[in-house]
Amino acid sequence: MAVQLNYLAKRGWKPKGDDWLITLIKVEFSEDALKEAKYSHIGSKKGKSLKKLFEDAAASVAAESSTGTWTKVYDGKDSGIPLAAKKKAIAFDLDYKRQMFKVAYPIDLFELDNMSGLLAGIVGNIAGMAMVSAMRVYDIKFPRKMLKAYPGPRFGVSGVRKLLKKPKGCLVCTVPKPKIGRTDAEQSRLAKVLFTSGKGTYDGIKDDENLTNLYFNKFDKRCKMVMNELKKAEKKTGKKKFFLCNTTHSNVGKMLDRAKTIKKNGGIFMMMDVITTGFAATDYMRRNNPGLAIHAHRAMHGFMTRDNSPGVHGDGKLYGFSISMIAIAKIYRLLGVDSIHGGSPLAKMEDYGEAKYIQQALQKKHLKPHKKIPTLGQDWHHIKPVWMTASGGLHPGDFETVLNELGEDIILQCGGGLLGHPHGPEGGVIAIEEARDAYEKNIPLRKFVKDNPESELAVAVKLWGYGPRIVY
Ligand code: CAP
Ligand code: MG
Repeated sequence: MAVQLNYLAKRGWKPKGDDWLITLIKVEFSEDALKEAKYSHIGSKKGKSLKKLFEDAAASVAAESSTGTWTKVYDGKDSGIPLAAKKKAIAFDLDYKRQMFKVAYPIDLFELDNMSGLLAGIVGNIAGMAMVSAMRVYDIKFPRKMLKAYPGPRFGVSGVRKLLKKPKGCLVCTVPKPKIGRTDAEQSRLAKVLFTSGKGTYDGIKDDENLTNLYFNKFDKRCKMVMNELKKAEKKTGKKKFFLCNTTHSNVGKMLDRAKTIKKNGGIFMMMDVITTGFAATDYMRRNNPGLAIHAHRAMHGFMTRDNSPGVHGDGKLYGFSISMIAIAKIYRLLGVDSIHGGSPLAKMEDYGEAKYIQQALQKKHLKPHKKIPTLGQDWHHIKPVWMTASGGLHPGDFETVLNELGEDIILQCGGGLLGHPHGPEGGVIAIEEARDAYEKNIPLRKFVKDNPESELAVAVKLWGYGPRIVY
């Protein structure tokens, strides 16, 4: 672990100016590393050597993720060492107690508009380092020059509001359940029910993340048929609607063709699974799709972001390797999606109490670090705010809490929470309309239910309650 250059900042050092990218990391040491440093466990009293081990780890992370490697290499003529020394990353702000530190990367290490290249550096190899047994990347803070290299979201919150002629309020949306089962024609009939039941105010229908192009539910046919019902419903209700039509494919060319099909059918939104299709695909689709807003589903993120160890928020031990959803959300805002799943305080998915901060990371212009969750903040400059999608186990009884927590610039998605209504999809639509209306009129949900015991909302609440609840 003798890295060649000094990758460790002097105590108190801070990067000057804005030409640095910063990461925030916590590490645990492998048994082998501890043994080598003559420690059997982290709580050992022989603090000095543990301190050295931590410093080595911070320096090694900075080296491996920027210009260095594990040993001294040739440093003579043409070796590149002088420039490597000048452009090396620097580990700073070492928190010995929590084993956390920051790494500052000079901007010259990166091709500014290349997210894939950037990530190959800053988080490329470090999670594989044998000396560490656990690591979490809490946050990434991008410098202004890097933000300038990306167009950011084409529409963002305000642009989508304009497209939908909906200046305020949350958007409600439903993903058909079963996840897969309906034919294209059946899905279009569900769209009609969603868009025309109740007062006709229901906003959106979304494909599920694993619904692509199947023999009984063809992408082209689904797109055409759902858009056809959507247009008819718009005429009938006088309200704009949207279809988050899933273009996901591992062949980006096919994804682009699907986006063109959406455009041809008069759609305004495409959907893609941004983790399974990747950073490059997201960047490509942002820059090349035919003028659609992009809805980003984060399917598979749990294998990257999930860490149920006590140290997930800094104090206590970490057990695994992960990168926070906060960092992932920032990456995709920069890559230019217009809405993204960010979790929900009452969701069926684990969120570590981070949903609100994720919403802020997606929407604030000047994001401050969180008081408790280890974070770095971010100035977003020209990069627009994007929609947070709250989803996963949500139902009408959750509306008040979710809206109070996350604000109204959210797509509130209820799949099971609409289609599981005892009175069927129509009942589900009305229950959600009632929950949203009550919220917008400042009527507490419990009061509405008490005053309207026969309402569809009361029926939904009788079944699912008000949350929070772990659904599975
Ligand atoms: C929600 C959902 C979403 C999850 C993903 C599903 O359905 O469509 O994929 O919300 O989680 O298939 O589970 P329900 P997240 O409304 O029936 O739960 O939003 O946290 O990324
Ligand atoms: Mg889904």
